[in-house]
Amino acid sequence: MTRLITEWISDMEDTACNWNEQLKEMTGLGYIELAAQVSGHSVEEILEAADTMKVAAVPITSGLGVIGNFAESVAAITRAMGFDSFVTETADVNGLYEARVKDADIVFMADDDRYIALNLNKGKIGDNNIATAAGYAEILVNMAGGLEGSPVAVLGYGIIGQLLADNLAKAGAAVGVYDKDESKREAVENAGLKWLIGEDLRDYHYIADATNEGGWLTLGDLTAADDDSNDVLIAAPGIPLSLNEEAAGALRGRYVHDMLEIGTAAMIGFAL
Ligand code: 2YJ
Repeated sequence: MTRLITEWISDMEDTACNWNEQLKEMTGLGYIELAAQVSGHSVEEILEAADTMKVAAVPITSGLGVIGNFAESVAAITRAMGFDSFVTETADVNGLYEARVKDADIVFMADDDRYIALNLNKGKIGDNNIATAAGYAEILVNMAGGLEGSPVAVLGYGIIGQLLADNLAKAGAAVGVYDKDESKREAVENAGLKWLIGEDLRDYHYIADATNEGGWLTLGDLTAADDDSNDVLIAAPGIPLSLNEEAAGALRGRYVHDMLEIGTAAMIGFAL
């Protein structure tokens, strides 16, 4: 699980609204639609919640401590969805108390192991791993116009990769898993999924990338030389982005990757 660093999210307060628009253009799903899709709520229900509910982001100091701009970014994303959002002045348990006293309905907080949205009214919870996998799976389904019967390669079989594989299989995709850790093979095959090491990734035009090493995936890994890469679609929650610079340039508009936004928006859906 990658720990975010301030540098990666330093401008999210300025970019959260624009990314919402770009996502809509690329995938048909903005933050609100994503929250609805992953949770079974209607868009109207999410909009109604955004109109009436208050969100607090509580900085958490335990473990490796506060990440500069993390809570502010979470507040910015939920604000871009229409929620009345604020960052508490105090941290940890004191921050949770402050959130409640200031009438927050949903509280976002993260330590080194878990990032959650807790609905204080209903006791419902949105977990970032579950929400991120569900959100990116929806994005791939939407970009592809459905995945029923389509081969999809999931890269990386860690926590998010497993959840992604599960979500994509449920969407009807024929899921294969690519993980350089051979010890994962048994679990992959036990889950009824194909083990892709030794296979040609270029046979897979739909990719869900949940690896956490940057820049290792080249255009040549994904497309044949005579192919114009126009049928490759990638949902990439893995941080940092696996595509190298050339591949990212060539595939612009055909891959979706962000640091926090999609997972956070989807968490709202689960917490309602
Ligand atoms: O409040 C803060 O600023 C920090 N305590 C935030 C810590 C954020 N946590 C992480 O990035 C961990 N890798 C856990 C993320 C789990 C989501 N997959």
